[in-house]
Amino acid sequence: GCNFKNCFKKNWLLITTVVAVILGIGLGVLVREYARLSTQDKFYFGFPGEILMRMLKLIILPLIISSMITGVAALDSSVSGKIGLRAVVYYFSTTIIAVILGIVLVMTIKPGMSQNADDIDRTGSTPEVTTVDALLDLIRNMFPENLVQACFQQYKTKREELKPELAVNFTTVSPVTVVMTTALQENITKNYKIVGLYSDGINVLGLIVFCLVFGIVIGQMGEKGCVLVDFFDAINEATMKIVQIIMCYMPIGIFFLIAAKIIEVEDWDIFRKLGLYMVTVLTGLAIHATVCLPLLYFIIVRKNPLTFAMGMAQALLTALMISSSSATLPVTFRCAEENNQVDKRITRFVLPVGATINMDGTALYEAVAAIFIAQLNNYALDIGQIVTISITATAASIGAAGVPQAGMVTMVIVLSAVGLPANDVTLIMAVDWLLDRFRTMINVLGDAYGAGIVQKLSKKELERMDLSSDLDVVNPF
Ligand code: DAS
Repeated sequence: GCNFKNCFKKNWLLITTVVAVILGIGLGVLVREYARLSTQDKFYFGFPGEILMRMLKLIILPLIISSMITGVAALDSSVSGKIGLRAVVYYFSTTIIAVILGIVLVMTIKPGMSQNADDIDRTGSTPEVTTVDALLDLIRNMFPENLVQACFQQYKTKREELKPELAVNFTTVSPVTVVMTTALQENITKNYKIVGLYSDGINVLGLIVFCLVFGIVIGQMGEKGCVLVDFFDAINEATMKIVQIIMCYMPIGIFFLIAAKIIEVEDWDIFRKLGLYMVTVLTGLAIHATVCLPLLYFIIVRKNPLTFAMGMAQALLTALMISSSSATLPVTFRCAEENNQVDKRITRFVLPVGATINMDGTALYEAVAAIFIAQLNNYALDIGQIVTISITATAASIGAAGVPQAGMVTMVIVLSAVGLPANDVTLIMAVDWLLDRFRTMINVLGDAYGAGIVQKLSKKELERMDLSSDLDVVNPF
């Protein structure tokens, strides 16, 4: 049975993290009320959280590279093709479901109708960006011209004068980014002195494409390839051990992270103004997470979706706290493999891809936000435009990197596709940090269910592979 002591032993990290979140929020509220912290103090206060973020980000690179390469190399190419196809079909259909759900909700609740765009601050001129530019941008990212460069900051301007906590992360350099930079910059400079914006991301998409090809190739190279597979396998194992260590620090980091965030937020009034809009987004995310995804999981896998979701709890909480699918990836791996027993051959292959391109929460959010902005502007959308929004919101969610607030950046694609002013994203920017957390959580949940579903669908291939490798052991020649 599960007495208290056993239960704690098994779930100590989760329990400690939950306690850390609650205490962190409490501390944040207290400090807001009773202490007047200078900007400098606030900065120091967030320091332990910053260290957690740095550690998680640090581990992304070796984790993605080693898991993708070994994951793909472990499967023969016809199997990896089938698994990949299933994953993509799952990603696509769940994203579309999320978008439709969002559209239905925002058209029913009409959060933008009772309000006028002029009630909310908006600045900046309207930058031009075309959907074609955005798509080219996405594809361009898939083919990094320099592998080393794909691993670190790609865009950088006068960073010295930038307050890092106010920066928006960019992972692309091309038209969309530049346009977005202008839009955001004008808004941000209103309040803070910022000279440039920078990208602090890894080009995960580019790395994934490369590792995919590399993994397939070395998987087919026979003995020579085995050396490399073993090498990356060892890296993967070591990386996961390090993840385990980082996770022990997690409660402390999260405690300070959330407390510092609560202290930092200045404009709480905007939450009232944008209340209905936020309710719409959050309702959509909640329905997607508690009805759509679990139902799909149940229909296909025939197991209790709640148990599965509970197994992912640590990852979901992490996503909620750090609003980055990529940085949550190490935890997602551990939860999926350890708690939910998803096959490593599936997780290694499917989870990094999912964290990068499968973003149900982001897609839902982008559709809701775009239509909300249309409503604010009294801009009537016809059926064609609504279809355009669903397609571009899907594309924009695929294009968004798994870093904080990337979804808001790729919103430009959706807005400009239907002729709305792209700089209107600044209308919803003030509450984006909060919505970002929730949509990231749903993004991670979608990836996890995806791994479970793809495993079930690929049961036959996996079993056949087990069988043939068993035969290898009996008769190595
Ligand atoms: N925060 C993102 C993620 O990591 C995406 C987004 O901004 O919507 O999933």
